[in-house]
This record gives sequence, C-alpha cells and structure tokens, in this order.
Amino acid sequence: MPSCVEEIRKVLVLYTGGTIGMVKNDDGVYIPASNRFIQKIKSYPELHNEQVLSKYIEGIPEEDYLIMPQIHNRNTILYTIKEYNPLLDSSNMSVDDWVRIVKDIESFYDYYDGFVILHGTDTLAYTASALSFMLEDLQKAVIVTGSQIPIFEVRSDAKDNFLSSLIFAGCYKIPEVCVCFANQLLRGNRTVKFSSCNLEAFNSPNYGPLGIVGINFEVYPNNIAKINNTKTLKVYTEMSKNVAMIQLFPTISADMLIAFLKPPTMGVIIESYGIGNIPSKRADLLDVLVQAIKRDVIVVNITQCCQGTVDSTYETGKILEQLGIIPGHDMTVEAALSKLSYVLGLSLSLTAKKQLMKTNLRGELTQH
Ligand code: ASN
Repeated sequence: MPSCVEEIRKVLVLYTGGTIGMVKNDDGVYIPASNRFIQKIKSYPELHNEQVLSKYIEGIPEEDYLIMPQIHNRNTILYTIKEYNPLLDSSNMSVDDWVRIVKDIESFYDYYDGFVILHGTDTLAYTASALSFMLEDLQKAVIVTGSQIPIFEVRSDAKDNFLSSLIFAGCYKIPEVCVCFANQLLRGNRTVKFSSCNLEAFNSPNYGPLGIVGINFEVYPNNIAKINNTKTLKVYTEMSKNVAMIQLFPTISADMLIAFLKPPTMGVIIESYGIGNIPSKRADLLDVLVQAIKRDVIVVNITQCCQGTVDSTYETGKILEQLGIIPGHDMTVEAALSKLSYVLGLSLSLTAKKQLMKTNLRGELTQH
C-alpha cells in the first residue's frame, strides 16, 4: 500500500517548457522564457526555504538548484530543477524530446526518489503515454504536470499543480508515469486533454483516478500498479517515427487513406466510429486497408468517441478483425499512437508486435 514516509526525499524536476513558465512577447503572445521559472519558485516560501535548506546542502554539489519545501512538518523534499534549452511549447515536441526525458530519468534514476516533468499541456498526454512505454518496470513515480496559466500571473494554477506533483513524486510509492493536474492524479497512458480552456484540462475517460488532492492527499492502492523491487528499470529509446493516425469521416476517399498508409508508414491508428465500426460497404476503403496489411503495415482500431472501447458488436466492426486490423480495446489515441511507435521500434517478429498491440503492457488498456 503506498504510504507517506517521514524522511528527506529527493525529486528531480525536468522542466521542458509549456505555459507554466511562459511570458507574453511584444506581440502579446505567450512564448517560453528561459531562466525565469527557478527564480520565481524561489520566491515562494512554501516551495523554497533558504534557511532550512542550508542545514542540508553541505557537500551537495548542485546547491544552486536545490530547493526545499516542508510539507505539513512531516516530509522534507529536496529537489533539483533541470531546465531544458530550448524550452518548448509542447506543440513543438517530438519523439526526440521523449528520448531526452527518458535518458535523463535513466541517468539520475538511482539518485532520486521520484521525478516531475514540467510540460506544456497540449501534447502532455502523448508524452505521458510515451514515457510509460519507454520506461519498463519503473519502480518510482514519474509525475507529468504543467499549467493553463503561467506561474507569473495572479490566477495561475502552476503553483498548486507543481506542489502537488512534488508531493506525489517525493512522498508516495507510485511506480508509474502519472499526470497530476487540477487536484487529480491520473495514469499517464489513460489521460487525455479534454479542455483547451478549463483549469481542469485533463481527464481519464476509461480508468479511475490514481489519487486526489483535497484537504488530504489520497491515493487509491487498487488503481495503482504494484511495486516489484525484484525488477529493474529498462529504458527503450528506439521509437518509430513512421506511425500515423487517421480519423474516419463520412467524406473520406480511398486516395486520402492511401496517402496515410503509403511507405514509409509502418503503423496506423484508425479512429473508427462508435464501438469500432467502419463503412463495411465501402469496398474501395477496405481494399486500401487490405493492401496495407499485406505490406505488413500494422493497423490498430480505436474508437473516435471520447469514452469507451472497440469490439465486434456490429457487422461493420467484425469486418475489421477479419481484415487483420488489431483491436485497440479502450486505449486513448495518445496511448495507441505512442505504443505503436514503441512496439515498432522493438526487435520482434511482426506477429509478436501485433500481439503486443492488443496486450495490456502498462495498464493502458482493459482486456475483456
Ligand atoms: N501551448 C502550451 C503548451 O502546450 C499550452 C499549455 O501549456 N497550457 O506548451
């Protein structure tokens, strides 16, 4: 059962960018601002206490970056913020940025009790999903967070999101990649950004929360992966970039589908209608899919609904399985795409890769 410990805990914060540390430029639009975030954090006594810190930093080389909050007089968290250069709006992030994050976690894994990733919200769910596959047998918490309003603004949600993430990462044994946002702790590969403007920007449509922040911190042991100290972290960085995603829509043509499926594409997520249905009377579309599967392209079926799973309830869904399309169960599109990128990067047979796509690897899907 995850528990709060009473000792000094160390957390590494990787600051990749996002609104959390943005300021407006001369044109009045938000851009990332280097070397401002740490300074601002140091101005909050609850996030950094110089006097208490001085008791602990002797002999620690990176003292400039060590900051310490005291949480309810119970736990003390020493943390280091590693600011990336350049800081990015998360819309500009790609597979290479995922690789950089996991390599940093790997390098510092033994030195810290947990990790916080500060990230823009736009592609945060993709990164959280990707990290969950790239970090196998993770035994420490990796908490991804950000904010909808920059930390420099009066109504910012940044400080609460950051503080809660530090506490989850430092004080609780949660061996998973999670998203902590607006007082909710969600499984990373179950999370989607569902609002561009609410402070509650994320939800987890097909899986319950891992924890909540109220007057007390609560974690739900039944929803959290189990610690297994016999396992050691394995890091995967060979992610395929040849993956695509296409949502079905009534005016789709065979040519449009061909464009998505042509080489070098090796895997495609099809966002089908409802519970996994495609237009079964459209022989032109079905033929394009069959040709792609014959070329060993892995095609995975995901619902385009905000919530739910795919199955073969209807003739229009059954046909997908008959064609050799893999059911993606209740994976989010973010999880399905990043999992496909991960699976295609593994040195395995095509059959084994297809099998992995329908198997639950990191709690990302529910198998019935
Ligand atoms: N565009 C920003 C980003 O994803 C949005 C945010 O962080 N709230 O970096």
